[in-house]
This record gives sequence, C-alpha cells and structure tokens, in this order.
Amino acid sequence: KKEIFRADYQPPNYWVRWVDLAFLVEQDHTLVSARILFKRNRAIMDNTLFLDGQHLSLQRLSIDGDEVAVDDLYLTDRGLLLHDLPDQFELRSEVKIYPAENTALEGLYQSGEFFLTQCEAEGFRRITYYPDRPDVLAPFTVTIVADKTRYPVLLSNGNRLAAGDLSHNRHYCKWVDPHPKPSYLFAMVAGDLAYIEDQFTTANNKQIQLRIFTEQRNIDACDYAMQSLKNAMRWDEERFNLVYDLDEYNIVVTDDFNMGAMENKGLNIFNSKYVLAKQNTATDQDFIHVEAVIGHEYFHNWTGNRITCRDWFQLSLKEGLTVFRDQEFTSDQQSRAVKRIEDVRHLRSAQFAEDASPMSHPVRPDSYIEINNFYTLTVYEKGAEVVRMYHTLLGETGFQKGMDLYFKRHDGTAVSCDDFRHAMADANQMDLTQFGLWYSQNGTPVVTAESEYDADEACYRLRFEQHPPDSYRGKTAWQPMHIPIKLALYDDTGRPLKLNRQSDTHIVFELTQKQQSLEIENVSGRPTPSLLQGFSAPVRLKQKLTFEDWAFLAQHDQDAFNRWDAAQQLQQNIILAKYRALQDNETHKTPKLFFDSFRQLLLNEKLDKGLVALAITLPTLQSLIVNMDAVDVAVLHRAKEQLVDEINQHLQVEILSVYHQNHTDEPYQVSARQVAQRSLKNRCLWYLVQSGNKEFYHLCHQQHKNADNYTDTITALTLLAHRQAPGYEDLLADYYNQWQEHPLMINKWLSIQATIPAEDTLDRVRQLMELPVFSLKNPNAVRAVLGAFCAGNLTRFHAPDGCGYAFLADQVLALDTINPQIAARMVSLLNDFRQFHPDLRHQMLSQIKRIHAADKLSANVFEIVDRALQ
Ligand code: DPP
Ligand code: ZN
Repeated sequence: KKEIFRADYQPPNYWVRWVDLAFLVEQDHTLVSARILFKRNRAIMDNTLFLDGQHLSLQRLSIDGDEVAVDDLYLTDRGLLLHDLPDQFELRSEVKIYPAENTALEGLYQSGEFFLTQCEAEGFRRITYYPDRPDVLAPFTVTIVADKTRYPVLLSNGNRLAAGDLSHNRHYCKWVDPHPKPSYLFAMVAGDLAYIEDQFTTANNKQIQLRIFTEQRNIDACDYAMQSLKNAMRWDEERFNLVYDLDEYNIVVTDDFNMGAMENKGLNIFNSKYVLAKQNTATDQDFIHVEAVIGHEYFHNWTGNRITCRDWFQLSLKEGLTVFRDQEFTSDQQSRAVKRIEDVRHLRSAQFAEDASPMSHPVRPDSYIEINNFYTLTVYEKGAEVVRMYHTLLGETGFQKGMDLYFKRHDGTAVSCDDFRHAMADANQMDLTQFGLWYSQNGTPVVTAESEYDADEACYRLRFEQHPPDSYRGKTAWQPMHIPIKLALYDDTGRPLKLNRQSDTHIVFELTQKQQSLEIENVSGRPTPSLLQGFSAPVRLKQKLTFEDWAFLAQHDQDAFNRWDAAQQLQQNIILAKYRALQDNETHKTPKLFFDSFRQLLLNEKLDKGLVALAITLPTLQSLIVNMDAVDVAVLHRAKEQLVDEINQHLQVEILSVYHQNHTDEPYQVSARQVAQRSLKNRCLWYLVQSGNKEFYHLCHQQHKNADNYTDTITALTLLAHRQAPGYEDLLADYYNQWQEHPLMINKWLSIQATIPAEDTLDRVRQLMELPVFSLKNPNAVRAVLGAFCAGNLTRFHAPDGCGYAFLADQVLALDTINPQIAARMVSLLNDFRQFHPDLRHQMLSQIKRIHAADKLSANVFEIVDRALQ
C-alpha cells in the first residue's frame, strides 16, 4: 500500500504515437490484442519502460516482431518492466481477461447481458499492458469482434470507420478516434442494446449523429436525456464558444456503475440513474440531475478530454472546472437562485464536513494511496468554487478571455492546475499568485467580520480577519488567502446603499491580508451588511448579527442566496438554542419575530417559489452537526422536532392555504415554474404531515392517489412511510409489485424504508438486504440502502448502542472483497466521528479500528481507516 506523492512526478520515459486494439469478445472471456508504437521521450535518458497491467493473463508479447518468452519477462501483479529498449518500437501483446468475474466494475466488465468498460482513473490496466497515466496521449483505433446474435452492438470511441460480417456468425466493427487521448478515456461496449437517435447541427454547420443505447426495457425513458444533450451542445456553443469535434456522440446506459457517469471520448457511459426519466418514474429533481449530468459529461469533451490532467493530483483541473460549467448550465436553464442555494447547501454540509475530517485535503492533493478515494467533494465541489472565484474576480468577459487563452495554449495536451491559473492571470494581466493557495492549503478558512458606524463622520467600517482552519495540515505555516467578498449594505428601509463613485450597490472586496478594513463614506445611518453574497468564497463567515438583523435580511436582501441564508441562520439559531435548553432541562421559547419572518417568506408572492420552498426548509441535521461539537444526535433531532411542532402550531392555516394554492391540476411539465411550485407545495405538505394530524394523512393519501407525476406520488408516499401513517405498508407493497423489475424504482423504495426514523429500521434494512432486488454487487442498491441509512437516517445510524456503526462495518468488510471503490465510499460515512458526543465517537472509532485490523483490506478502504486513526 504505497503512498504516491505529487512532488515525485516524472514525465514518462516513452510516449505513445498510436494504439491499435482488437477485442475478441466471448461469453466467458475476452482476448485483447494490442499494437502500440512507442517513442522515447528525448528529455529523459532512460530506456526502460514500465507498463501497468493487473488481472491480465498474458498470452504473448513481441517487440518489433521479436517474440519475447513470457517466462523471460519481469512481470509482477502490478505490471511489466521492459528494459534496453530502442528509441522507437512497436509492442504487440495478447492478453486474456475475464469480464464476467469482474465485480470491481473497473476495466471491462459485464452488466446484465452486455459488456462495457470503466477506465477512469486506472481501469485501463485491467484491459491491456499500457502506460496507464493521463499524460500519455495517443490516437486509438479499435476493432471489436463478437457473436452477431448476442452482441449486435459494438461501440468504441471516435467515429465508426467500418463494420461487416465474419465467419462463425461473428461480425466486427472498427472505430477510429483521431484525437489523442489518455487511456482513462478509452471505452468499449458489446451487447444487445436498443437505441434512440437524433441529430445536432453545430454552429459551423456540421451534422452530428446522436445516439443513446440502453437495454430494450428502458428505451422509452431516454428522450429527456436526448433533449438535454442537445441543450448542452447548444449552450456550450453559445456561452463558451465550444463546438463538438467528432461525427458521432454516443451514450450507453447501465445499471451497474461505480460513478454517476463517464466522459469517454465520443462514448459516454452513464449510470441509468442519470439518463432514464419519465413523468411517472422520475421526480423533478431526477429530471434536473439528468440534464446536469448529461451536460457535465458533454462539457468534459473540452474541459477534460481536449485538455486533460498531467497527473491525478490535478484532477480538479477538469472536475472543478466542469462542475462549474454544469452549474452554470443548470443556472441558465432552471432557476439560478435555487441552483446556487442547493449547491452551497450541499457544499456547507458535506464538503465542509470532509474538510474538517481526517480525509481533509487540498483541492490539489499532495499524496494518495488510492486515487479513487480522491474523487471527492473537495476536488469536485470546492474545486468548482475555486473556479467560480476566478469568475467573480474577473467577471464573465475576463473569465472567458482566460478560457480562450487556456485552450489556445494547451489544446491537445495534459496540464496542471497551475497552467489553468496562469492562463486566467495572463489573459487578464492579473496577479493570481496568492490565489494559488486555494489549490494547496486544505481546510475551510474562517473569516470574521466586525463593523463600526461613526455617526459623526457618516462613515461605516467593516473589519475582516481571516483565520486558518483547525484541520490545516500543511507542512509550512498557513498563509492568508485571496478571498473575494461580494457585499452590499442596506438602509433601514431595505434599500441598498451606493458604495462607490460609480454608484454600485454591491462590490467585490478582495480580502488578501490577515486583517483588512473597508470604509464606506457618506453613510447616513447604521446600515445592515449583507456579506459574502452569492457565497462568493468557500469560507466559514462569522459575523455578529442580531436576531433582528437576520430577520431584516431574510425580508429585504436582494441577493437571493443571502436572503435564504439569513432565514437559515434564524432557524439554526433557534434549533441550537432549543438543543442547549433540552440538555439543561430547560424550556426554550421561540421569539415571535421568528414566526413573523417565516410567515412573510411563506406568503411572499413576489419571490421565486423555489426560493420560498428552500427558505422555509429547516437545516438538515447534517448541516447543523458540521458547526457543532460533541453532538448528541437524539437531542438535536428532538430540538428540531420541537421547532417543527411550533411552526405547525403558529402557521398551520397559512401552510395549508399555500399547499392548496399550489396544488393545481395543470398537466405535468418539468418547467422552472412548475418545479418551483411543486417544491413549495410539497414542503408545505411535509409540515402538515409532521403534525401527525389524520386530516393531513388523508390529504397525503389523496395526493398520492390523484397525482399525474412521480414527484407528487413519491413525496406523499415518503411522508406517509416516514410517519408510519395508517396504510403506508400497503402502499409500499403495491409499489414493490408494480416496480420490482425496475432497479431504479426499487432503489427509491429501498431508500424510503432505510430512512424511516423508527427504532426497528435497522431490522427492516437487514430484511430488505435479503430480497432478490438487493445485491451488494450493485453500487446503486448499496447506496440506496447503506448510504441512505447511514447518511440519511442520522438518529438510527447514531443509535446510542452503536448498532448502526457495527452494521456499517460488517457491510464494509463484506463489500471490500466485491467492490473496493464502493466499500471505501461507505466506510467514509464514519469519517465525521470527531463531531459527536464521546459516547458515540468512541463507538465509531472502535468500528474503524475493527476494520483497520481486518486481513486483506483493499488499498481503498485501508487508506480511509488508516487516515482516520492517525
Ligand atoms: N465520470 C466522472 C465525472 O464525470 C469522473 N470523470 O465526474
Ligand atoms: Zn466530471
């Protein structure tokens, strides 16, 4: 279990000029023949070459036509070392692999009756011997041969060059990808798949053939994904001036996938969760996620594929940037305010937790044991925040200038995060040296803000100070960072003040020193500050605002994000006050101002309804826990429930009326307006049902029965099941009967039950795992049951006797022998142990120790538990 360091990067001894692969696909094995032309890297005087290769059965190998006896090779279970090589040579090899036995879902594997690949990050080494590193780029030609009846569809990257019949009922298909690519972007598929097709005409008038391939039973659920693809292609032309570069674009759908989707050049492979969507099987959120992930993978074609990563430490170069791009895509297609709030809500609960945990790492990590453990919220979501900060500092025009220079300099190559930063800096003549700390310093910086109003001078002063995060673990002393703080000031009527000579009502203040002040003159009364608007930097902002200030901002802030955040701060303050009161056996009385503020938001008809829905949604336990120490989960849950009860007591009439106003019988559409309306309506229903009132259970049953869309039915079903309201077991049974052949639908059914907040849920979870619809081999099912129970049912997972932790540890150990990547994801659910009450924390740690002590752990799981114990 070797640790790999970024500082040890060395360019390869040999480059690859071209690759020619042939696959002979049989049912129980596949024969892979490779012809690879290598050329010495002149910058390095070394004539040895290490070829990665794992789980390969080498049949033969030759160099420039000279056969080398397999016994004479220096061969290990990691790969093959060749030495005394000429400057240029052709390597030929033949290996046998066994895709049907591959449960790790890396390399070539089987899903249902078809074969497919996943090569990022290091799966290609399970296909053939190769320098499996992202800085080795080559054009690929791929020929696939297989039985024509069993495997009528044969796909690989690039454009299809030829196809035809062969003897023995076989056929072949030959693909050419002219764009040099690293091996992690290789893909191939063989199987009996149906497809839908469409065309897209690019800005330079080229017709692109678009196809989505799936098993026949899902063929009617791909249309939304196809439309999303066309939207993404158009958007990337319009906003980024980026045009597609092959004749075809193919997408293949599978139920068995470790990730969400994969951007292989010209041949994306998708988890079915992010393609299949119909009115009666997908929620509004599902539709929006489909569009976002289709967009994300498409956008990788330029940010990831055309320009790729020099090494895996630079992963955020493509992921942070592409997440930023997909966020902007969704913002332009849907509600910008809602998208921003949802993204930040996720960042502040989950990524901040990661940043405070033993797994805390910089956006560009310094070392890893297993790269798959670094496909993290930090690399993706915090990485996207870093890209967003360039955008905030440079503006859209400056940012696009930076992008243009980035493509001009680096198209067709493998580069680093520094190259991206330099392009942004050079295109705008801006010094972004200090900004580079965002890539190298781990943890979430803390910013404090204090204000002072001088009535005599009519001057308002804001004093900012930045502090290192507790989890900072760099080798050198922490340095102040370059933090853009977008801000506005409001007078007591809620009007924004003019902040400078240009009369701007908001500005971006650049905090670059440890302490720094901002003075605004001609301020005629103490204003209310709105700081870090739009969440302009991924920091923890601490400011001394009163309850009244937050309520004021919740009512007046013109920045939608800060308006929502003010409402959250109010809710959080009250839940925490109740939590402390419960611990001290006291009662806490919620100030009337809270209910007034809540009512104003709820009944505000001028606001985006999606924003209202979010503003009246109380913080999740997870997002509260991130900001607390020694958490007693059961007490925290009770504190939140108390507030829900009080909201119901004060505002039930209003909530019910907003429910009815938004419960329309318009035919279903996934339009921004309807999505917003449904989210508000269903949040109201949530409150009503929490009251336990039979009348509202009835309302919920009615919605379940009469809805014309899945959002409304599944919401109603979930609410009834979570309350264990009369009739819920029958509804669950009906659902199972209707959908048992549809894994995605069953996964939702599993998740609903895994998140019932009842004493016996763990027993129920164990029973669910015995059903034929569950398998530890299927990552979506594992996430739907284990993931949902551990991350979505905190009162049960953190049961005081520790049974939740022991259960997770059992499952991790079982999973590790099947699929180490997923096992590592699951064991990470213990990573926030530091946040909890010592009684819980010790039990979490003892399960981590138990896993650590187990025999034959994968590198994936080992790295997570080992870090936790350091
Ligand atoms: N498929 C993953 C993603 O798109 C990894 N590249 O983020
Ligand atoms: Zn990605």
